[in-house]
Amino acid sequence: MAKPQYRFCVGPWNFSEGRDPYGPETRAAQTFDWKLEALKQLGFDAMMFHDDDAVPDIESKSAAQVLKEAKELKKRLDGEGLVAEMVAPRLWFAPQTVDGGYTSNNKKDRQYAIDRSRQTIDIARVLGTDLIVLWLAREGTYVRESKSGARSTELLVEALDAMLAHDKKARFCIEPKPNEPMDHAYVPTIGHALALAHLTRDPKRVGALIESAHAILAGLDPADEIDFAMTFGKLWSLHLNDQNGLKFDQDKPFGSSNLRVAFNQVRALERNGYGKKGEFVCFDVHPFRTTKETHFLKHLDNSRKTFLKLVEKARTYPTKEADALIADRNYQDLDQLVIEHLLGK
Ligand code: GLO
Ligand code: MG
Repeated sequence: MAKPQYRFCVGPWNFSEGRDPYGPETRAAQTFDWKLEALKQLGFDAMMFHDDDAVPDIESKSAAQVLKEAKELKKRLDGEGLVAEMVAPRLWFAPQTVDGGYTSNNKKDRQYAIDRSRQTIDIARVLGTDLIVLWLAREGTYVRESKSGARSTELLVEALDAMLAHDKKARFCIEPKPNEPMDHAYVPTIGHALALAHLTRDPKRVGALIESAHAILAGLDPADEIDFAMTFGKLWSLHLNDQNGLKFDQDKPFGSSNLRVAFNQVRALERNGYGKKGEFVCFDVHPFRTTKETHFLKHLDNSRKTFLKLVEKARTYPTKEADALIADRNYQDLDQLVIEHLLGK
C-alpha cells in the first residue's frame, strides 16, 4: 500500500488565550487575519470552522448576509491557497442551547438547533467543503432523570435526517465525547456514533471524527477507536491531541502525555491508509495556560513535529522481529521491542 502523505489542519479556536474557570486570559486575543497568516507560516493546509468562526456574529445577520460573508471568506481562503476542512454548528453558546441542541426538552429550541445546522450546511457548501462536524456538546444531561435516553436517541436521528435531507451531498462527522460539559453525553464513543448513523435515512453519509482526548476520557485506547471506525470506512476527520487520564478535557499537544498511545494512533492511521481519500490530520490542541504570546504557535508546530516523527517510527517499526515474537507468544519481549524502538539508539 502506498504510504499516505499527510495534510494538516487546525481551527481558529486552537489559538486560545488561556482562560480557565479559575482565571482570565493570559494572552491577548489575535485577529482572524493573524491566525490565517500564522497557519500559512506554519505550512498547514486547511482550517476548520465553527459556523460563527466563518461568519462572526452570525445570529445578528440575515441568511443572505451570512452567505455573502461566507463567499468573501471563500475568496480569501482561495487567495491564500488554503481550504476549509469542515464547518461545525456551534450549538453550545446560545440561550436556546442551554438544555441541549437536538435533544433539548423544549421543542422551539430543538428547532433552533436544526435551523442553525441547516445554515451551517449552506455555509459549508459556499466554502467548498461537504463535511459537517457535529460535536454534540450539550446532548446529554446533568440530571439523568431530566431526559429519556431512548427519546434522545430518536431526536438525534430526527435531527440527522433533517440535515441529510437539506443537502444530498453533505457528509456528517459525529465527534463523540463522553462528558464535559455534560455529566453524561448520549454519544460517548465511536461505536455509538456509527450505530446512530445506521438509524438515519442515509447511513452512507454519516461518519465519525475521533479526538484522542475524548477516547481517553471514555477510558478507551484512541488507536482502537481509529481501527474500529476505519474498518467501517467511517473515519472522515481526526482531532489528534493528548490527555492525562480521567480529568477535564486537556487538549494537550499530540504525544505530550503518552508517547506510546500516540505511536499506536499513528500506526492505526498508517495501516488503514488515513489521508488517502483526502482526509486531513487536524490538531485540536491548545497552548498551556502558561504559554507566552511569543510562543503562541508552538503547540501546533510541536504536535505536527511529533506526529511526523511517529510516522517515521511507524514506517521503520521492526515488523519481522515483532511478528516472530508474536508467533512465539513472547509478548514480554514484544513490549520491550516497542519501548526500545521508541527510545531509539
Ligand atoms: C471539545 C471539542 C471541540 C470540537 C469543535 C469542533 O471538546 O473537541 O473543540 O472539536 O468544537 O466541532
Ligand atoms: Mg475536537
